Amino acid sequence: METLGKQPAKKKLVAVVGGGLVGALNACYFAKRGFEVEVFETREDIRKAKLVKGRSINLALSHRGRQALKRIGMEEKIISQGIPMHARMIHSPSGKQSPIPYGKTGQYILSVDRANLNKQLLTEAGTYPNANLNFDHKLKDWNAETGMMTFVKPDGTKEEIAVDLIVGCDGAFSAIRKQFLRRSRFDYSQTYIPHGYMELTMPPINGEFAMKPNFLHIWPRNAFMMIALPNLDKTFTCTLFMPFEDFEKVTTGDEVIEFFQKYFPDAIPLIGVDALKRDYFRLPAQAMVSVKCSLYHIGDKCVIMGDAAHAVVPFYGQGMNAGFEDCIVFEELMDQFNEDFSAVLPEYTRVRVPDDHAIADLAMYNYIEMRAHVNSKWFLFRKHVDNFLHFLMPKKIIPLYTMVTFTRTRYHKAVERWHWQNRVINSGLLCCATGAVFGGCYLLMIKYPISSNMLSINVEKIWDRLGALYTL
Ligand code: FAD
Ligand code: EGU
Repeated sequence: METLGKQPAKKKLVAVVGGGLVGALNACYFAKRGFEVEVFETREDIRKAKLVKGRSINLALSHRGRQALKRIGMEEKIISQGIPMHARMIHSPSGKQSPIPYGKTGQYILSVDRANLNKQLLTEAGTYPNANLNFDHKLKDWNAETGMMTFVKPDGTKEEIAVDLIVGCDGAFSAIRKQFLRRSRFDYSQTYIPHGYMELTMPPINGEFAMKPNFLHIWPRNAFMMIALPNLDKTFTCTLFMPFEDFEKVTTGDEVIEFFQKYFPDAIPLIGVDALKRDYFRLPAQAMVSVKCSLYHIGDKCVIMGDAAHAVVPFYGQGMNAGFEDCIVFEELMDQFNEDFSAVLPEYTRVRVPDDHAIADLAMYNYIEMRAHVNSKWFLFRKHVDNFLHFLMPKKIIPLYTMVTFTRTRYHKAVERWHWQNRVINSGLLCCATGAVFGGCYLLMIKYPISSNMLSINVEKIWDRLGALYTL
């Protein structure tokens, strides 16, 4: 019997490894295209779990992440459950609070609950009849040639499955990526930063937010920094960043209060003395790692996305946003290359690596910068200068965080443009400075006239020097 050409070729089987933020979103993307999708997640179903432990409670969702949600029709739903943050609120050591807007009205980021976002995305993936969620499935081993994968379940039993495409979304310590490491011409670097982070909850006061809700609250103190994002239940999640060695120096409840008294005094009554003494010791400080690698694919069989491909330190609020944008980029290539994995995968690596590396570098750069010399005064000053220059030359000078947070400018293009802008600003400053010097000389010459041949000796040289400076 000849059925060829009559019925459409059966859609390929795609395994998404990891049911975290990026995995759950990716499951929707592949299911929407009609693939048979199997999601495998180590953890139990977080929608049924009583206690969800894991990283950070809330996250800043910005333009890139929103665009990715929009493509599966989830943007409205998620933003309706997020809290807009229109500005930062800078807390100085004296307790003074100064707002700095993110941009024009309508330019804001959202504080979203990680667990809720993850649950909603899993539920959305589950609505596709061609997508199937497998919890309590931990990937143990897989084969890049055959697509054969082995999972272990909590009772120790194993399960095997062979698929057409493996999409590794299994986070910063990716089991999928381990296989990449064994291959030739695979670049990999991983860096743990000296800082750890700890999350503390600031409860509501008289049923209301303890601080203004529509802000990203920041306490910049060089090596120590605290950030607070609002939650729907009117609590704030405060994230304290500091070097592990400093975390370890604080060993008693009284020392916690003493430490906060010194650096974050205004937060003590808001978190509460007893809660602070207790919560500081509840969990040890968590580590932060930056991972960069290249290639993102093996043949036409496997591709990695999200933290599995690029874990970034959280100092730009872009980790999830970049991972979500990965899904958009892949989706666009699937359209362009007619879902031909052997063309899409290498192109995905080619296009995406420079951008993911750029955001990893930017986040690390900002970490180093903040740690080195950013206190509340410097933070305010820098942001005001950025905003002022943008105000003077709105088309020419766009702050870096604006390009990163509120546009889909490719990350590596944003960095290029930022370097270019800095050159423009520097030469502007040089212009003002030389203008001032020449003005001063001119005034002096009026006051103390000298013959022109006394000057002519060096004029040529001076012009030469200035020319050289301008081309810097
Ligand atoms: P994950 O969320 O780590 O999910 C990976 C999933 O894979 C997990 O569910 C895990 O159980 C599963 N898994 C792992 N191994 C296996 C295996 N062998 N088999 C099967 N399943 C497996 N990003 C932002 O955009 N904005 C922010 O404001 C922000 N703030 C942050 C603050 C902090 C303190 C930190 C640490 C990160 C922050 N991030 C932020 C980054 C963000 O958390 C990550 O980029 C994002 O969670 C990455 O999603 P993912 O799905 O790739 O990985
Ligand atoms: C860190 C931890 C302020 C959530 C970077 C800004 C962050 C977030 C900033 C965390 C900062 C730092 C930017 C956003 C955002 C700022 C940004 C950082 C959310 C340059 C839950 N960062 N974060 N930059 O501009 O572009 O407000 O844990 F303190 S949102 Cl470190 Cl925009």
